[in-house]
Amino acid sequence: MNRITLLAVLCLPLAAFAADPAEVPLTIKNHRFEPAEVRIPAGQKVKLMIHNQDSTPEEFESHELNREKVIPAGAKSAIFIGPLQAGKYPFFGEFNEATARGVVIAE
Ligand SMILES: [Cu+2]
Repeated sequence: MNRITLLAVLCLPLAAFAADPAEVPLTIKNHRFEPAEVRIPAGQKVKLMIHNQDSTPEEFESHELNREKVIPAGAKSAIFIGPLQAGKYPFFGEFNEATARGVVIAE
């Protein structure tokens, strides 16, 4: 195995991961997020796949994650987050702020 080939082999898993971040499911149901605590690995990009099972739209919003996205009733929508430093990143549903609350915990 020559040096270039070795380098290609070593880099392959990293490249595959970068192109395909881990998918983490998050459900909106009865104007609440399930789970309310989303644990993800620190330092890695993650695809939050949000499924709104309610009959009304919801807006996923997080100042700490700098994300804001409306998810129509019954729809699925992806939000990419990270790589994050270890810590807690609260989020909420702006259309049902009293009940729809959660936190991403990077660890
Ligand atoms: Cu908003």
